[in-house]
Amino acid sequence: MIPLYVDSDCALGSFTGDVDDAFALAALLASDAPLSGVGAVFGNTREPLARRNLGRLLALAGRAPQVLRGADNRGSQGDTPASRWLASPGPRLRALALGPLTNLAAALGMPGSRARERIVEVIAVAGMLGPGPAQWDLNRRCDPGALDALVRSGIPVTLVPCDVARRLWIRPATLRQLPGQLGRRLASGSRRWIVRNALLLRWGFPVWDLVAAMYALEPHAFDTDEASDGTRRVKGFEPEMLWASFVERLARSHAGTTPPK
Ligand SMILES: [Ca+2]
Repeated sequence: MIPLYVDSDCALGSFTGDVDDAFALAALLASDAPLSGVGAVFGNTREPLARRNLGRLLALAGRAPQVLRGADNRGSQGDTPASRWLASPGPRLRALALGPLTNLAAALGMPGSRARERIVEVIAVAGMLGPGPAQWDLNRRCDPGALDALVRSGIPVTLVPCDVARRLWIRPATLRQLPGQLGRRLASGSRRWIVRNALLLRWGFPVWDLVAAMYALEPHAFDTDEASDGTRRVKGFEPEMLWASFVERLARSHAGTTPPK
């Protein structure tokens, strides 16, 4: 498997913001997926908080907690350690964009950038398959030009549309059954999000970014098509099967084994 670079606005560990990024990272860590790098970006939370939260999750899984500093707003694109690293010569990678695409677009635009050669695929949680509230598509809203730049770059882009990702909706009781240290951290870190949603009369929450991480691990489990702009789009998946596979990965990791890559 070509190593993954993960760009994330992880808010599990912050006082506000959606907690779904942490589920995506946990899926990758529990699967022992090769990670070439992890970068932080603004979105669900401030970039420094995303970087801290990501570092803590990596450390909990026994990985080096080094996380590249990325953009803290769309205007800061152009020169961050994350964008410089992506633009520098290096081994090929697949980029999993769980937040606004600012770091990736900035890397493409840097003078002498090697990002086009390095990045063989971008998987991003962005866009909509059908009609829906604009607020669902947070990653695109935070930096509308960044996704356009990636689509124009010629790098193969797979979008996990927000209205499709939203179909993976979990309930509080399900969270309490998650195995292992990572599972317990996900459950405890999600409590404030469950309370927040309950106040909005929602029971549970969608785990948008986990869908993209599972696509990176198990692309055969998803229905896709090609859009007119050349991007591949995830059209469907079986939420119960996907969640079961995620829990199994956590359980196997907890038991000291990982499923085959
Ligand atoms: Ca995210």
